[in-house]
Amino acid sequence: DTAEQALDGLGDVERRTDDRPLSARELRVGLASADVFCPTVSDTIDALVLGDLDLSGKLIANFGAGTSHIDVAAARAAGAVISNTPDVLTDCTADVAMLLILAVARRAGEGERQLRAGAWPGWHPIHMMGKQVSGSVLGLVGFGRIAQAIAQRGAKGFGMEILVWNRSPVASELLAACAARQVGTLDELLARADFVSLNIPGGQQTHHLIDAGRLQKMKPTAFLINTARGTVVDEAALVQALDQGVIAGAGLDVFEEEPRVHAGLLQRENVVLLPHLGSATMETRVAMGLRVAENIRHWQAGEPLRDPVA
Ligand code: 8YV
Repeated sequence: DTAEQALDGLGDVERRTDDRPLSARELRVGLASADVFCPTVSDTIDALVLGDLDLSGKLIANFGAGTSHIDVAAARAAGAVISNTPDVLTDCTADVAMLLILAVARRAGEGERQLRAGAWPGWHPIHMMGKQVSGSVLGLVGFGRIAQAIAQRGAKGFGMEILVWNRSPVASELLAACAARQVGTLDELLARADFVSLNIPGGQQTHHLIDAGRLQKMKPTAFLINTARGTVVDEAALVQALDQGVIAGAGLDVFEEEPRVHAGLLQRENVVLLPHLGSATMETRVAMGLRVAENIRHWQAGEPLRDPVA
């Protein structure tokens, strides 16, 4: 309610009436008619949608941190300014990364499915044995806010050794605060980690960063964890790697073409699949809504945006 009230106080608000993503046409109409448009990750605002729209002076206030569903350059060229909602979903998303690590390593989904199916044979010394998370090596691809929060959880909560690969050097104080060590190459991280956790934005630059070749670099006992964007992983190559035992399993909260999920993943026991719920707690979604409202207030007052997307 607090987020709804905050929005109501800002002007005439037209709300969506259902959960489905907006069509290209609906997006165009929304962008053309409103001063402020608030898309979600499901709303693809690409050059085709933007076309020749004039968005001068308008605000696209994204409900979420990641903006790879928006062609930011094209939207800015059309005259819009863009904001997002970082920070407020950091802890929530890091929690889900840990959830995926634990669930896939300790075979939680598989075990629960067996039990619910009435197929639990009873306790046995080697029944449903998994991989020990405590004391293992956690490799973080990218070291933004969410990765740092995962590092804290892994190091402090589970005594994990934390390795980081990042495109640019990370300040030594920041690494020390997270008990993390930066490695020189992505391949080095892939070769050493028991869990490879992806924490980089989507978009062209990171498209299929984790492809068949990179999966081959991982240990056959290692798990891939993705709470970032589905496009970072070549999903077909991942399925093939799982089929061939190239890696031990995967925990995924995001997919290449949401809400479609590769059929080869759905069949497998050694993957944990979540429906993009990294930030899905009431506390976090309210905080995201309030952050959208804050950005709108700044824009209305002619002040610099709270969270500008450049
Ligand atoms: C959001 C996310 O739920 O913020 C992000 O980047 O991926 C999710 O946590 C989503 O973006 C909502 O639009």
